[in-house]
Amino acid sequence: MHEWAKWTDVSEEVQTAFDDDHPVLALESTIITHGMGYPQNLETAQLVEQAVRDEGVTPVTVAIMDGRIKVGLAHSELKRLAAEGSSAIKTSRRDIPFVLAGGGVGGTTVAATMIIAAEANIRVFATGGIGGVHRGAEDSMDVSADLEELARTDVAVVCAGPKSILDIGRTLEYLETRGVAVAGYQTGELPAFYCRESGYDVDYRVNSAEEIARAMNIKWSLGLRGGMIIANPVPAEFAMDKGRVEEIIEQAEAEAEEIGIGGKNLTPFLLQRIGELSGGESQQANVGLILNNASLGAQIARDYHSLYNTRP
Ligand code: PSU
Ligand code: MN
Repeated sequence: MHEWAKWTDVSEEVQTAFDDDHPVLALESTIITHGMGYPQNLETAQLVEQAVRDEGVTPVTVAIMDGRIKVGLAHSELKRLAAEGSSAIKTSRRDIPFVLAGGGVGGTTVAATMIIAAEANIRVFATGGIGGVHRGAEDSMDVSADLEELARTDVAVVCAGPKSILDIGRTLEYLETRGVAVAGYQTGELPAFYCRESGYDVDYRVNSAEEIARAMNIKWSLGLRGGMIIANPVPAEFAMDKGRVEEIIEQAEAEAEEIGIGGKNLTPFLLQRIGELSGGESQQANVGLILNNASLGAQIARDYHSLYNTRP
C-alpha cells in the first residue's frame, strides 16, 4: 500500500468539498513560485481560485510546504508560498521525495500536480501553459517531464496551448507517440499561449465541456491510462501579435544560450525574460488566459462530476 495520506494535508475547504461530494478542480503552483513576481502571483492565484468558485467548483491549489503535500491551501499558506517565490523548489516528479525529505517548500509543476491530483482522485486540472519539447531538443534532449506525466497519469489538463518557447511541432509528435490527445476548445487550430494561432491543427475540436467530460469517461472506463490536453485559446482581447512574440522569444532564447541556462532553470528564465521584454504585455495575457482556463476547467470538472461522479 502506498502512503500518500501520511504525507498529505487536505485543506479545510477541500475536505468539506470531498465530504459534501462537491466538484473540485486542481491548480498548480510553479506558476505562483516561478511564473510571476510577488505580489502579482498572489493576486492572480486568488483571482484564479475565485473564478473556479464562481462556477460552483472548489479550487484545489497543490503545493509542498514544510515537507507536507498540500491538497488545497489556506489563504495564509497561499500568501506564504507567493512571498517565497523562486526560493521555493520547482518540484516535478523527480523532486517530490527530496523536497519532502528536506522539509522544504515546493511549487508543483504540471507533472507533480497531476500526480498529486490523481492520488486525491481529482480528474481535472487547469493551468496556463504546459512544458514540452524545447527548441533545440535534438541536441539538449530537453523534453519536459510534463509530457511523460500526461502519458501515464489520469488527469485532464486545460491549458492555453504550448508556449512558443517550445518546439510546437515536436511537442505534438511526442504527445502522439505517447498516446496523448490534444483537443481544441471551440477551435480546430492549436492555440500557442500568447497567440490564438500556431499554424498547427489540434487532433480533435470539442465544442462543449460536456463533450470533453464524455471523452474523459470513455478513455478511463476503457482502461486507457493517461491524461489529455484541452487547449483553450487566450481571449482575443489579451492575445499578442505573433510576430512580436516570436521576436521576443528569439531574443530570450539567445540570452539563455549565451549565459548557459539549462535544465529546470530554462523555462522560468524564459518566462521572466519574456515578461521583461514585452513590457508587461505578456503578464496581462498570462492572467487573462489563466482565468479563462480556470473557468473552462471548472465547467469540465462540474460536468464530469455530475455525469460520472467518481468519488468513492
Ligand atoms: N509553461 C508556461 N508557464 C509555466 C510553466 C510552463 O507557459 O508556468 C511551468 C509549469 O509549471 C510547467 C513547468 O509544468 O513550467 C515546466 O517546466 P519544464 O519545462 O522545466 O519541465
Ligand atoms: Mn526541461
